[in-house]
Amino acid sequence: MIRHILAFALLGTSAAPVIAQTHVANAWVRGTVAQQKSTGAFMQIVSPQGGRLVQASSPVACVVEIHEMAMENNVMKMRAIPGLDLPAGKTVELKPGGYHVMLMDLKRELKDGEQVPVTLVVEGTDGKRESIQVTAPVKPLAAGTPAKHGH
Ligand SMILES: [Cu+2]
Repeated sequence: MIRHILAFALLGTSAAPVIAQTHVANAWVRGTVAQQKSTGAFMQIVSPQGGRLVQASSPVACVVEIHEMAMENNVMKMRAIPGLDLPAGKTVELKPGGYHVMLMDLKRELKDGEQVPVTLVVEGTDGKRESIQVTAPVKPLAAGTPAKHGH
């Protein structure tokens, strides 16, 4: 949070009026089985001007949160965060065992090879919000590192 405020202070008055879209690469969603109610979406995000991922949504999930992994009593747990800082020009990686977009209260099973639409909302250092449409293919349940959930 402090870093975000600092970045805002430094860039707030000098930001050039250039439209620089946030890029998302290598997005994917971990597949689910019939009764599973939540899964993770993973991707790499680059915000050329810097910003903050503040919101995510998907038609396949009733609730979508931004999660981080954190140590709690020596146990790694997931927890929701209000936003994820995107330092200017740096690749922020959402991956199993780290930050991720949590698709919760799933409306249906997500099968291998399916395409899942995910909308990300990124707030720029100028406070303006942009929506980014991402299409994330579903990869098998076993892809990446399995992680325990803290909810
Ligand atoms: Cu999570």
